[in-house]
Amino acid sequence: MSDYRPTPDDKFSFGLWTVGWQGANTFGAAVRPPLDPSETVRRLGELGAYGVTCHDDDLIPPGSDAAARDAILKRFRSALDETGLVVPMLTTNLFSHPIFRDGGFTSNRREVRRYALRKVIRNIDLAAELGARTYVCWGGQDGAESEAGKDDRAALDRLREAFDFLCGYVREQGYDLRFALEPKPNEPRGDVLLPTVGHALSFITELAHPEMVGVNPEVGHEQMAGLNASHSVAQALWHGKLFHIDLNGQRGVKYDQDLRFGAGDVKEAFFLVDLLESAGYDGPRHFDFKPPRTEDIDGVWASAAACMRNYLILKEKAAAFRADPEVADALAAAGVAELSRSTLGPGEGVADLLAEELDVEEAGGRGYHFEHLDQLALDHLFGVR
Ligand code: GLT
Ligand code: MN
Ligand code: MN
Repeated sequence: MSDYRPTPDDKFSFGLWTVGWQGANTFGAAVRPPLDPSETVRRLGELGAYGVTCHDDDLIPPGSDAAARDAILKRFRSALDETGLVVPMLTTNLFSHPIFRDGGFTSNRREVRRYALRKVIRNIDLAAELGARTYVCWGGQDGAESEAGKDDRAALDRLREAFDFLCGYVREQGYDLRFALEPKPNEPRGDVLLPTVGHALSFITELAHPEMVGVNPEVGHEQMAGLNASHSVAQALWHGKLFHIDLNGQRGVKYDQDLRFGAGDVKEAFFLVDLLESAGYDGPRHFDFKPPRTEDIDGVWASAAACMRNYLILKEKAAAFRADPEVADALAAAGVAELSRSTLGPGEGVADLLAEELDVEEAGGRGYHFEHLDQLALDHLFGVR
């Protein structure tokens, strides 16, 4: 058993907006003071993180002049140099300012859409400067509360236009940068455009440069839609589209809780870690959580450390599950590997299939033994094996 101490090799990263969340919600005011980005970098470095990410506005307050911007970037860079932390991903805030009350790329107002594109273009330059390889796009205000006010098909046209334009810009500049779309079913809008990973994957196929665009699934967002997050991530992997991931916790279909990773549906978290590790996902394990309002600053860092600790605990448990000989027998009994065998043999055709007979009564009477296998996973998770 290890002491679950993270190192940069674990590739854990955090958004400035996560530990920096001041706790203002719909009913309550902020409970914590702002965090200085450079201090955050140092603190994350001490905790064993490898990367830090941010929105344009998290780092450079809107309205800063060129001199203020340069000074902020200089301090941020020296904190990165001191700690060795990297910036694997950048993103744009297209949701806080009132101008985005009807979204950014899909606002009904053309001048807002053009402003949103300008804001992203400027921050893409910063992403390239800081060495980020992934650009996340979360369009939380791109959606609707009413049906009459939004032409969904036109909104999808504008969204496609935006990504075709942005991909064109990245290509022209020769940046080594890919986009990752982050789905969410609702909140802050009543209904958000591209509500799930499946919607985003299907949208990407309509783009001019689909190879430059993937997804950034957030565990809790899939669960808010009542979906199993590890199944959504598996499909993203299957399409070669898991460009980034937001790890956190959520308990059921309700408001976006952004709990620390592991504090929501533990079993789903276990199988998600098992999937990421066994599939060879080599991108950042990015935590997008909100330390609850009950916490002071000590609680914030405790919560951040726990995200990484929980990932490492689950990683160890998943490895023990996979190495357990009784699990190997149970996997064989459940026929799990048999699903990887193609249904038709080499050269087989319709005639071969039609010539075959099956005793359907006998085959239909046989069980699959999934419960025993699944219980072995729970036994590992509960720590009794
Ligand atoms: C916002 C949202 C997150 C997104 C961030 C990226 S912003 O906090 O709730 O899920 O990942 O824009
Ligand atoms: Mn969320
Ligand atoms: Mn997120």
